[in-house]
Amino acid sequence: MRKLTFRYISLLCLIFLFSPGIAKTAAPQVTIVKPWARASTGPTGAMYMKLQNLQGINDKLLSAQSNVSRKVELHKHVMKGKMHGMERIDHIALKPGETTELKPQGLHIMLIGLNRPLKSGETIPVKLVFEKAGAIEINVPVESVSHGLAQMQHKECCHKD
Ligand SMILES: [Cu+2]
Repeated sequence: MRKLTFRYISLLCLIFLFSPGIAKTAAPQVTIVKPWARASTGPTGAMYMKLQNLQGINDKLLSAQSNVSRKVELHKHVMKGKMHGMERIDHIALKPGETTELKPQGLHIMLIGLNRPLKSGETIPVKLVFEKAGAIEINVPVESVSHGLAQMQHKECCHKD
């Protein structure tokens, strides 16, 4: 019986030894849906996407990294009187089981100081760093400027404040 227990423990040790390999194949805990970046018209760019938190716990998008710009920041849209503006935020909160949308005139990822223009049809590599889910690397397609505007205008057309 003792011998068997010892063998069992040895087996457990083996499993732990190889667990980093198992962890890598685990399903992603945050799913990134329909990411897109706006084709650039100046020195800055913006990225949008939906973040689905599949975990039963709160998570946070802490940062984004890309080699296409000097800086990458998380921003929120703010109204100052009747002026549209934006502010840097230190994270984007992701509630358990919920989808958080980054969209024009909402939360977004800002590419500041583009190293080169972003052209419609290309994809750019981006790494998203989450507090709990860790780092997730994605390729973000660049869409024409009108891609986002069409969505915005559609929204604005159909309700009056
Ligand atoms: Cu911004």
